[in-house]
Amino acid sequence: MAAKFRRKVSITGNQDFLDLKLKEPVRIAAGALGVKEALRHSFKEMGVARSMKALSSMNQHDGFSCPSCAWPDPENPSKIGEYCENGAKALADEATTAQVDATFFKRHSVEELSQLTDYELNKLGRIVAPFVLREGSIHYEPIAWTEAYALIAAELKKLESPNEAIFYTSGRSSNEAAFLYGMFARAFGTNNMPDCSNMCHESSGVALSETLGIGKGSVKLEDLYEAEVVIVAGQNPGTNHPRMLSALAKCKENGGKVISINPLEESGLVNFKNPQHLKGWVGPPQSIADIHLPVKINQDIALIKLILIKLAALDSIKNDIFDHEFLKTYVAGYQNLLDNLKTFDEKLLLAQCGVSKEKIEETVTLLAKKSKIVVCWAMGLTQHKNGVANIREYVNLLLLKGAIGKPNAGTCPVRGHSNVQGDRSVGIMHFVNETLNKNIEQFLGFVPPKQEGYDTVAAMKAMHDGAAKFFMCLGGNFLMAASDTTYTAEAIQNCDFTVQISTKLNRSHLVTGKIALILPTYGRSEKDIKNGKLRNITIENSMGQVRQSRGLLQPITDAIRSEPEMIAAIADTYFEGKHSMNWKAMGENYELIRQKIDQVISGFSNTEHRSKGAGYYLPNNVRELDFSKLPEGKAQLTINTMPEHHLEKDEYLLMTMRSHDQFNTTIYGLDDRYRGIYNERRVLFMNQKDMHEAGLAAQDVVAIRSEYDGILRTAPRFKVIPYAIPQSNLAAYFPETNVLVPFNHFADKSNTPISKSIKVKLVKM
Ligand SMILES: Nc1nc2c(c(=O)[nH]1)N[C@H]1C(S)=C(S)[C@@H](COP(=O)(O)OP(=O)(O)OC[C@H]3O[C@@H](n4cnc5c(=O)[nH]c(N)nc54)[C@H](O)[C@@H]3O)O[C@H]1N2
Ligand SMILES: Nc1nc2c(c(=O)[nH]1)N[C@H]1C(S)=C(S)[C@@H](COP(=O)(O)OP(=O)(O)OC[C@H]3O[C@@H](n4cnc5c(=O)[nH]c(N)nc54)[C@H](O)[C@@H]3O)O[C@H]1N2
Ligand code: SF4
Ligand SMILES: [Mo]
Repeated sequence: MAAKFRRKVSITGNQDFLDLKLKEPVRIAAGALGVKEALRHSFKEMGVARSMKALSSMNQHDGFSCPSCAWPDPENPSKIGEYCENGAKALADEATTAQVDATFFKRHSVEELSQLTDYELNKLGRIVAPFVLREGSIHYEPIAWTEAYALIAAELKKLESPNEAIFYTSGRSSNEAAFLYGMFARAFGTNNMPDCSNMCHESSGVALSETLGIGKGSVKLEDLYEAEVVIVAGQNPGTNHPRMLSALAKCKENGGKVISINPLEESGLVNFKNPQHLKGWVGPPQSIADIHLPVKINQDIALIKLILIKLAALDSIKNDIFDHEFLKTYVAGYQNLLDNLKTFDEKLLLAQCGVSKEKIEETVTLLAKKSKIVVCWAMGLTQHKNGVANIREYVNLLLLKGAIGKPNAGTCPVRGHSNVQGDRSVGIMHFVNETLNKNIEQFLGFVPPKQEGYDTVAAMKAMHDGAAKFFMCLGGNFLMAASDTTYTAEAIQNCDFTVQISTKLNRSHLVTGKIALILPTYGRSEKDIKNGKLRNITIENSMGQVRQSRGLLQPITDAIRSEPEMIAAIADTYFEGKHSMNWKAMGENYELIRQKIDQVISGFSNTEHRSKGAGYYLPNNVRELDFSKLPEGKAQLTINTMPEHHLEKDEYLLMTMRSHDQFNTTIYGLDDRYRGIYNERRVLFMNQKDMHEAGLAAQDVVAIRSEYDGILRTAPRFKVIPYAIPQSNLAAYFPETNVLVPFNHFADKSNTPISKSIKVKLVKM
């Protein structure tokens, strides 16, 4: 047999150091500097006219929804501009005028391109035509749209079972695209639909479903404004959800207090200048966090248990700290939880969480008399082995205080991708939902598969083991986003056929199956015109609100297609026009898709009309205090065990996080000004005492190593930076450190990779 052809592609790109500059971290988030940075990026990528046109329409009622994070827009968007620096960067990044075309691919092979860094790859610009990488070739070449669709259909027909195909989704796609994509996967015959949520808020979904009966948050934006206390745990809003700071500022103006729970004191939570208000330009900065609890990595359970024990002790005096009326009416498990709390030793919990006694007392005193409490969180809670338990422990606090299902109180898992929540709502999921399946049969006229499909971790394994051969991605950068880059690269390269529907080049276009396709699509900011009609899509934000989005920029080229249109065309080609769904018509007219969404997806109704303007909220049982689907018809208090990390003297826990200049695997720039890092990403944040003990000086070069199940993984060449981080904890940027995350270690129940608590050792180079 002939040797297998493998392209010689790099999974890291060039790892040489740049010219690192260190400065004092900028401690005031947003403000005039944020606006200046936003405009600098926009003007450079898009030119002044295109930038001003797009920015003035972003997040306005008749405009397009920011393509970056899922933070909601206020009812009445500010006319000064309802966007933040990182929203503007995301826009500039997708609406850039730089282009990747046929001449480019003729000149550069995938092997050569893979030597570039992720930053350099992204800078190359928008992909302007469909391309194919044929078997045995190292150059992409142009392919006609119809030929590309036919190739996909033919490859799907070659498979022995529909379960040999996997359909991944990243969270930027519209409800319309995601609905068609999910229904096509099912009509084809598989539930193999991993999505970025699996690596993101899956732990939140599982924990909230178990305890409150819905896998989404319960608060609306307005709830934050008059909350008495907002806890921000495991989240860096100054970088990742910047306009959340405006909501926190408003809460503080109304007398509310903010508690930050985070190993790092993130700049956005220290000071803020609101660029949407005049006083944010001329006045002094507003402080945000009243209390900062520098918890050790993955010790939130110890910290919250300690707070609960102290609150319970206060409550035992006059029964006036917990909401006993609420507990009796709506909550199960109170006595069990109280009994369980008594089994813990306060001193041990204190040592474990790493926070000072004084700060904990201050927190307990503040929480004792308050009931309008909101807990916001993101990846700092979800991406651990006990990610689900972390969130359940915070829910315990809310339930005991009766801070659920009332105005100005509740859960706020802050979603990442701008439409990750909508994608899930409209049917992107690997598990089986019986109501959905029934609706599909009734309204779409086919029988969907009943066998659970692969999530992200299972998908990697299936490709690696040869059980899956066809891998299609609606957006994203699976190779760099998933854990264990070396393993994931092998998995993808084992496939016969891989397809990327995308806007810009990333490493997943270079490390591919034997044959690979790139199908380029519009960005959210671009006009989507068909038969002379400007079409709009819909999205769902982090708080369950569905609204329209309509692009206004001239598309980069007419040679690309919208996501719904190409998915519909693929389905139509595969079914040869013979299927119970009229794919072709839906690809042309999104109103038909929305009609089907209304019929098939619970909670959606009259979307065509109701998604206009500020949009509409999907039903949410927690807001109605309806726990009828849970055991005893009640919300559930839970008993959660403590995480165990036995660290040797030379071992540390590493969290992998985002810099201020990136969107997930898309690297916009090389600075992280809120942490004082300029012109380098291969840095490792370390406690000064730990550095001293390990004999390391600032900017020494180390290799980071993790060893799980006898496999040694190495991320070479990182510069050590002294930083205010708890001892035995380390931090570095993702995706450079994903090589260290073992593929077979993930959160219990949610399977989210343990990207925030990787046990590592350092080797001085
Ligand atoms: N500009 C920009 N915006 C983004 C993104 C982006 O990359 N760039 N990504 C989007 C996506 S998909 C997502 S999911 C979100 C991510 O938003 P975040 O979750 O804010 O992102 P991370 O950088 O992963 O930051 C995690 C935070 O958790 C803290 N942390 C780590 N471990 C622990 C722990 O054990 N306990 C506690 N209490 N804290 C901990 C870290 O110090 C850090 O502040 O942002 C979205 N928005
Ligand atoms: N170690 C570590 N790993 C992590 C994380 C972490 O904190 N640490 N975070 C995890 C999280 S929270 C997430 S959500 C995942 C993210 O995983 P993904 O969603 O897979 O990755 P992204 O980097 O967001 O994808 C970026 C690519 O999407 C494409 N794209 C952009 N806009 C569009 C569009 O409108 N349509 C289409 N079709 N394509 C588009 C572009 O080609 C771009 O290169 O990563 C996860 N991985
Ligand atoms: S907060 Fe998020 S959604 Fe809002 S403008 Fe900024 S990046 Fe965009
Ligand atoms: Mo995410």
